[in-house]
Amino acid sequence: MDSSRKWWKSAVIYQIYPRSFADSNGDGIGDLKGIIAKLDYLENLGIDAIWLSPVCRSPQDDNGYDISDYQDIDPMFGTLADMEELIAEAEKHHIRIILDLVLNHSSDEHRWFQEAKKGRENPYHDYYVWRDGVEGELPNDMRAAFGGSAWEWVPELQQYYFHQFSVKQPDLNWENPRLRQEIYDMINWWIGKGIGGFRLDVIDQIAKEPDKKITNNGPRLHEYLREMSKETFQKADLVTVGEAWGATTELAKLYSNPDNSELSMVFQFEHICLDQIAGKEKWDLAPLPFLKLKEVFGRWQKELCGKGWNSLFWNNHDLPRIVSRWGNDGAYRVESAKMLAVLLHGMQGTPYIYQGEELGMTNAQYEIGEYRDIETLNLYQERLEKGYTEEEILRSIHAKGRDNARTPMQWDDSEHAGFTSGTPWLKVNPNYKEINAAGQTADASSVFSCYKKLIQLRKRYLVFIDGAFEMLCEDDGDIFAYTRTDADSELLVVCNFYGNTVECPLAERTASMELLVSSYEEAGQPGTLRPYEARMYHARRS
Ligand code: TEU
Ligand code: CA
Repeated sequence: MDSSRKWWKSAVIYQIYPRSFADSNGDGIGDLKGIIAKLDYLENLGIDAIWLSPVCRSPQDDNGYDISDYQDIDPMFGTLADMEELIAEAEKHHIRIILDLVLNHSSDEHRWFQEAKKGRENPYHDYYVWRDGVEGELPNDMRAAFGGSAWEWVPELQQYYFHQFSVKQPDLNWENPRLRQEIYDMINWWIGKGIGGFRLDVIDQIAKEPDKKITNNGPRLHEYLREMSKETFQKADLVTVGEAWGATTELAKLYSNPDNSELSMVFQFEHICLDQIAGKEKWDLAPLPFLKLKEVFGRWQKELCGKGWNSLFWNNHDLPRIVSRWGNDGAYRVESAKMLAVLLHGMQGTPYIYQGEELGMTNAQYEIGEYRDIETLNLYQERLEKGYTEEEILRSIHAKGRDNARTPMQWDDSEHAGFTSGTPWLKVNPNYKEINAAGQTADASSVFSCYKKLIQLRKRYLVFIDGAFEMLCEDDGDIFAYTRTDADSELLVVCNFYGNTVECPLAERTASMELLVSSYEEAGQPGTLRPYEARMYHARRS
């Protein structure tokens, strides 16, 4: 079925990290009832769907990305009845609920794994990836994303199991058709509950072949995706977005083929990986190569036009906050947060707003004892043992640690930013008194109002959805500019990405266009762009 007019092509999706969004019962952890209480806020912002990070039963080794029951809600977040209420209440606010499906691995406390460990003959043993061996002689030198070997020894079986993430996240064996069918049955069960879509965690890793050291883009990946899509997603009008760190534009044309054979779109990370030393880890910081950033965005826009569909994002629960990362979270926090929003939301694709991004929330610089993320804590120990200084390690954590995105949502300037009446599971960013929703929703000059305006514009002008993309000023070291054009109109976005005032080479071209939105409240000089000044213009084509 042609996906040309699908609802998610004009939608804006909001990601909630439930643990940090809104706590309704004072235990310091966000929950489903807390989200229900904030649906008016989200409808006011104007978003169309909420992507919920996992809320299923989990021992929380990786904050819920280690699921022990795919068809029940973890008590810390509430009950299945609360989830059904959220789906129903969200619908009244014209908002769909998108679930985060973690299908590459389960928790080691899932009943499947508990059964699998009972013996090689157990019917569930082959739901996971096992290798015979001798203790201390690893099947190979593959490493887990959170440190250490990717192989864990089970003495009673004299076998190793494979885990690309934590020891408590054993990889599922997608070669097993019985496992795949159980997954499809579970997905259809959620579709039956009125779920509007799915985000698929590390979906490019499910076709792993550890003996060949293949983790992402395995040989059978698209076979599995087409089978899953046919058995589940195509049964309803859903949006599906796969997390694919290894995606290229060519692979994205497969994942997001307009024939709807696999997924709606993927999260690709080529732009996200630019500010790290090539071939190293995200912790090995490098300045952002701005011309490369423009080349990457331009290529993804051009390559997928008419052949696939882009997701558009700066942030998620794994990434540092963009205003601290590539904007200016000091003197120009508001202007640069708005500039980054205007820059992204004019492009072709589905924009994603991560909780607090619409407020210009920033990274937090904590002491190591104040962090909670398994990735950060393991990194700290691993690099101390390798001889890095604490100062070097904390500099990396402050810049790239995942807890930067997971500090509690800043609702108002009351204690704990109105997130909880208890003790928050993770310290609230101390700047909550200056940066919070209550101080922005009624302020036309706020970051919140800029996001709200951009969402309204996307719904008003079709050129946002299907306008052809052309990059402008490609070689300019400060300006990111482009047009979107369709038969009826033209959009022109021009952004000063940095903190110096520069000449605007497009003044003549924009003179006859209507200014739709800017990162500054006061009108500027057409021929110059102030620090982090972004302008979005529109003109009807005669
Ligand atoms: O992340 C996939 C993944 O590769 C991340 O671990 C990424 O490499 C890292 O966060 C970069 O700092 C997904 C989820 O988004 C993440 O929260 C989970 O920890 C991970 O999978 C395992 O489920
Ligand atoms: Ca709670």
